[in-house]
Amino acid sequence: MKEKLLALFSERFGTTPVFYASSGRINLIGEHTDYNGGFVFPGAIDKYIMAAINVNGTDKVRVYSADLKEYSEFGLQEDEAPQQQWARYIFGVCREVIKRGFTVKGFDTVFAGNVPLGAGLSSSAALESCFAFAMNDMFNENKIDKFELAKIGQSTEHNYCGVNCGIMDQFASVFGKKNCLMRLDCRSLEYEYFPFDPQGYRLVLLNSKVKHELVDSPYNKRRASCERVAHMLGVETLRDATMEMLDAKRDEIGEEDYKRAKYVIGEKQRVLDVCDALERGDYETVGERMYETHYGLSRDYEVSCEELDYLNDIAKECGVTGSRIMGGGFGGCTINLVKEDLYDHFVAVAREKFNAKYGHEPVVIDVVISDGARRCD
Ligand code: GAF
Repeated sequence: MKEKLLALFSERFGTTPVFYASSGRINLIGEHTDYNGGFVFPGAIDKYIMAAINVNGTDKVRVYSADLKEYSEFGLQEDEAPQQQWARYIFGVCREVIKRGFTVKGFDTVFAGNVPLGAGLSSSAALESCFAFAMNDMFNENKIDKFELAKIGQSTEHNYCGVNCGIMDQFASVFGKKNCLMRLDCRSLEYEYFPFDPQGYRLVLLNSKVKHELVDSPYNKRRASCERVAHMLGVETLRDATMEMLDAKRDEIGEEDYKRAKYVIGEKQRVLDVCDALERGDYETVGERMYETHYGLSRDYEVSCEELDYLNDIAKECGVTGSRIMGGGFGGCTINLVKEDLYDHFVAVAREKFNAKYGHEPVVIDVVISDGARRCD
């Protein structure tokens, strides 16, 4: 990818760039918990966005998307936002850096990526983190700390892209470390690296190819439900709520909001169970919790879809250890924890059955846990 970007950059801008990259992510468990102050358990993956960048001595950003084959040019003032949605991610990052009192000057860039779009692998967080990391390195002597870089990406989503997301995706993209998952407490922002090398098991994603776009999805509505319930229970976030507290107010809380909160409260414990189980090498318990999460996301949180439920059923029928919808939902992938010796059978059955029902195969994505944001010298 570096060679391709270098060639495109030289041709278009004629100077010598520096390269930066940041990764997409998976999440083993802990879904829709980040904006509820709960725990998440993500890791960065070997799919990333890479950008070739150089200062251009103007007050403009000139950017070419190698994948979309589209060009955009914009200034760095608030009223100079570009029209194209993809360029708004970069504009947003620049603005959020500037708003925090740091520097961004005009630059030229060409970028590309291999994070599948709309698959729930956080291609947008990878793009934001790549540019946040680059702006820090190029213009700010790396004075912005890593959490602030993640928050710059998150604020970009909130303020320039219309998604009220939590911190998980940007955290994973910035903090990702090879062969490690990370447990993040989204209330205190304390985190811990967990070496992840499940002997005898593999992680595989099955992309349903059902389009996942959080901007147009009811993602923000889910978050609003949770905040409403937290308010009614007198707690800051659902992290501080228990099932007893929820049940005590069941009559006042509408049925829909009750189900949303029930899922979130259950998920909090499931993440902790999975961490304990991993420390014991108990992958059966990890897998059970993954199925429970899928059930909750499908029935109570209602962010699954027919195709993802079907992939989950196939996994269960094949005896796969754990399987669930991953990421924000409304389409995208299932994440599957599968024994090595079952892998080929499972993938073949999933391909065949899904194709017979929906007319196309799911895309199989093998996952390698990798480093996050970086300069690529
Ligand atoms: C999306 C959001 F961006 C994350 O913050 C998180 O809420 C996730 O959905 C669900 O766990 O990826």
